[in-house]
Amino acid sequence: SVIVQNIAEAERVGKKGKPVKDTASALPELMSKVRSVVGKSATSDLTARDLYNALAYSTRDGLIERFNKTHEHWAAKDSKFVYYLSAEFLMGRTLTNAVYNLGMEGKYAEALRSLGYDMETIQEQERDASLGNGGLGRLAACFLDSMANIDLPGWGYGIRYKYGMFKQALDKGGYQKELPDIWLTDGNPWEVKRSEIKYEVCFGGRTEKKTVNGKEVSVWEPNQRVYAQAYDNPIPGFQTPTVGNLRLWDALPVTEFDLAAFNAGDYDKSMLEKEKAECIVAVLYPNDATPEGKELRLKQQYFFVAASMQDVLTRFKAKHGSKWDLLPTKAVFQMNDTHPTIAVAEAMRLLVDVEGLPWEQAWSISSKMLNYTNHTVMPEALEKWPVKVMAKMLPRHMEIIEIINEGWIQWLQSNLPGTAAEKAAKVAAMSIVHENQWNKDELLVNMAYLAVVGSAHVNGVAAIHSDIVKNEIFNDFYKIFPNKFQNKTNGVTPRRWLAWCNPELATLITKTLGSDAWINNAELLSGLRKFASDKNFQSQWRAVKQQRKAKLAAMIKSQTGDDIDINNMFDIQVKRIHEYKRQYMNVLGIIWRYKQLKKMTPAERKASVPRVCMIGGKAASAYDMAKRIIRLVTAVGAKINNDPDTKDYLRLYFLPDYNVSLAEALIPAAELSQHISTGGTEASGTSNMKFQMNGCLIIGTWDGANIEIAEETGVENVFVFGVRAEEINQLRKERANYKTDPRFNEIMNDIAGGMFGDKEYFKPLVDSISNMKVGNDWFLVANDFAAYLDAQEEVDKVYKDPEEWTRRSIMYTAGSGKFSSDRTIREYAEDIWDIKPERPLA
Ligand code: TH1
Repeated sequence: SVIVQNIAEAERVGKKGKPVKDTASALPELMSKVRSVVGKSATSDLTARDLYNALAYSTRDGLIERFNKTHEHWAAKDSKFVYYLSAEFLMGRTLTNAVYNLGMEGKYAEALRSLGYDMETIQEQERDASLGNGGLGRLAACFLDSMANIDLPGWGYGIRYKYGMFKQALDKGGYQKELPDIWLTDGNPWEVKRSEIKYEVCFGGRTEKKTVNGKEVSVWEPNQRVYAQAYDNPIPGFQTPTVGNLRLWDALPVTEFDLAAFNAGDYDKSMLEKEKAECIVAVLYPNDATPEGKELRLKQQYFFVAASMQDVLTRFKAKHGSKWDLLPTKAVFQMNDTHPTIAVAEAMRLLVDVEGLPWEQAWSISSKMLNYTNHTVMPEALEKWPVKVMAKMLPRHMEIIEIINEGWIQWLQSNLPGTAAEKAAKVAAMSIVHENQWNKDELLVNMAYLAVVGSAHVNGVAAIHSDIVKNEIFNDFYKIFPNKFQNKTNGVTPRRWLAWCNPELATLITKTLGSDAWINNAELLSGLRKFASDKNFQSQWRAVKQQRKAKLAAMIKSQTGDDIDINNMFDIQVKRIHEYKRQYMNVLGIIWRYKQLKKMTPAERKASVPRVCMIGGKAASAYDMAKRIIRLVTAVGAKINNDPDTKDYLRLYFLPDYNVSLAEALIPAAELSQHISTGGTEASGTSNMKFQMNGCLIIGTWDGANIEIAEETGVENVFVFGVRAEEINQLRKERANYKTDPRFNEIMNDIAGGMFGDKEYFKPLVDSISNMKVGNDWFLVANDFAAYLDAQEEVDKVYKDPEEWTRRSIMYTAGSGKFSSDRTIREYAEDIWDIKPERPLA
C-alpha cells in the first residue's frame, strides 16, 4: 500500500532524533519516534494514538532545544524574571499550539497525510490539561503564551494536579454527574521531569523560642515533611525563538517506602508517607469564586508557594550570594488572586528565619517584589483562613502574619487622621487578623488584606472592576495608598483563540490585510474596519461562519442524533454555572420564546428568526443551585426540541463537559453569545473577548470587560441592556417592592406548575428569584428580565438583515485588538514588573 511504501521510504532516508526542519525530514523523524517512543516497528499497525505520541515527542524535541537556548540566554543576561504564582493553569491541549507556534504545521501535516491521517484526528488524541476552573486559570495560560511571545523573561509556577477539573457528564435524568479527570494516565509528552530539582516543604508542628548567636529566634519544628518535585512545561512563542516555562510541582514523600513496616506485615503503614504526600496534589478544587474553607486547599497553596520561592531564592543565591537587596531587581512575583498570598509570610520566613536578615530589611525586599491581582468581588471568594487552622498547619507563618499585622496596626495608629474612636474603627476594619462577622468567637486571617499590605502593586482585571476594587472592596487601603492600585484589563491570546482555532477566518483575514502580522500584533485587526460594508468581503466572511457552523452541527449530530439547520442563528452561553452569571435568565428567555412560537400560526413561525441555543458549563460539586440550573436547561431542552410545532424554530442544547477544546470548536461557530451577569458582579470575563475576536455578536450587560469591548466595537453594534453596577445596592434594598413583569410571573408559574417536569426539584430555584423579599433574587433576574427580552427582540431584528449582521460581525473582530493578552502582558511588564523583553538568538 501507499502507507507501507511511504514508511519504507522514511526508513530509507532514516534521519534520527533531529527537530524537524524541512518537509523531507518530517516523515523519517516521525517514524524514528514511532520506534523509539511508541515501541512499534514501522510495519506494524499504527493507531492515531501512536502517531499522536510520535508527533508529540518530535515536537517536544524542538521545544526543548529552544527552551535551552532561551534559558541560557536569559541566564547569561542575568535578566529580571517575573514569576506568575497561580493555583490554576488551564492549558487545554498542547500539540496544535506547539506545532503552529513552531511553524511546523505544513511539514507535519504532509507527513501525516502520507500515512493516511490528518492533523485534526491526531490532535483529538490529546486530553486537555484542565488544571483550572475557568477564566482565572485560562487567563494564566494566555499570559504564559504572551510572555513567551513577546520574549519576556518569566515563568509560571503552579501545581501538577493528578486529577484536574472534573469531567462533566449528564446522567439519564439530565443531572450533572462528576467524573475524575484522569489526564495523566497515558503519560504526558509535554513535561520534563527535573529529578535534581526538589525542595522540602514542611507542615504542622510547633514553634520554639531559642537563642541563636545571642538573638532570640522562633524555630519551627514541623511534623510533616514532603518533597516538591519540579516538572517543566515548555511554552513556545510564535515567530520567535523564545520558549518560556511553566514549572509545576508534584509532591513526593521524603521516605518513599517504609520497608521495616512492610517486612513486619504492616502494609498500610509502609505506604502511608507516600499516600499522605500524594494527597496534597491529588485534585484541583472544583470551585470557581466560592472556595470551601478546606484545610487541604491551604496546604496546596502553601506547598506550591514554598517550593516556588525556595526555587527562586536558590537560583538567586547561586548568582548573587547574599546580596539580598538586589533580589527585587532580579525577581518579581505576581499573585493570581488570593490563592498564593501565603507568599507574603513565606518570603519573610525565608529571608528572616532561613537567611538571617533583619525584619525591616526583609520586609523592604519582600514588599517590593510581590504584587497581587484581584479577580472577583464575590465576598465568599476573598479567602479568610481561621487563625486556628493557620496556626495548626503553619505555626511559624501565623506568628509572622501576627508580626506583620502588629506593624501594620501601629503604622495606622500613627498615620491615620481623626479622633481616637474614628481611628479605632478604621484599624478594626483594616486589620489583617479580624473577627469572623458570623461567629464572634472565631478569628480569621484575611488573605486579601495581607496581600494588599504586603504587595507593591494591586490590580483589578477590567476598568469597571478596578474602580470597584478601589472604591469599594479595598477603599480604606486605596485612600492610604492611592498609587498602589492599578487596572490591567484582561486579554486572551490571538494565537489559540483566533489564528489556530479558526484557521478558516484567519486565512481570510490574512488575505484581506495582506499579511499575517496581526497574529503577533492584534491591533492590526482594525484594518478590517474598512471592509465591514464591502458586500464581496461580507459574503466571504459569512461563508467562513457557515463552514464553522456546519462543523459544530456535525458534532452535535454525532452526540445527540439531531439534525441542525445551519441557517438558524447559533446562540451560545458557555461559562461556569453561577447565579451571578444568570444562565437562569437565558433559560427564562428561551421559555418565553417557546411560548410565543406555540401561539403563532405556521406562517408566523416561518417568518420568525429560528435559533439554536446552546448552554454549557460546570457547576461546582457543592453548588446546589447551579446544579438545578443545569437540570432546568436539560428539562426545557427535552421539551422544546421534541415539540413538532416548534423544533424547526427553536432548540436548546446543554453541551456537557465544557472545556478549552470544546471552546475552540464552539467559539468560531457562534453568532450570538451571552454575557449577562448582573451589573458589577463579573470582574472581567474573558470568553467575551474570544467571541468578539471570532466575529460573534454580544448580548450583554454593562459589566466587566463587556464595557471596553463595546467601546472598541462601537456601542451601537452591541446589544446592551440591564441595570448598572451603581444601581444594584439600591435595587437590592427595594427588592420587596419590585413589581415583576407579567411575562416573568407567567414563566415562574409554568416552571412551578410542572410544565418541564421535576417541579419539586425546581421549587428552590423558582423561590430563589420569585419571592418578593429583601435579600431574595440577589442577582436581580426579575429586574432585568423585561429589558433582556427587549434586547433579544432587537437581536432578531438585526439578524433578519444579513448585511447589517455581517457588518457588525466584522466590526467585532476589527475592534478586538485591545483584548490580546500581548497588550495586557506589556502593560504588566511596564507598569508593575519593570521587565524588558529579551529575545534569544535564533
Ligand atoms: C474569574 C472571574 O470571575 C472573571 O470575571 C475573570 O475574567 C477571570 O477570573 C480572570 O480574571 C475568577 N475565577 C476565580 C476562581 C476562583 C476564585 C476566584 C475567581 S475570580 C477559584
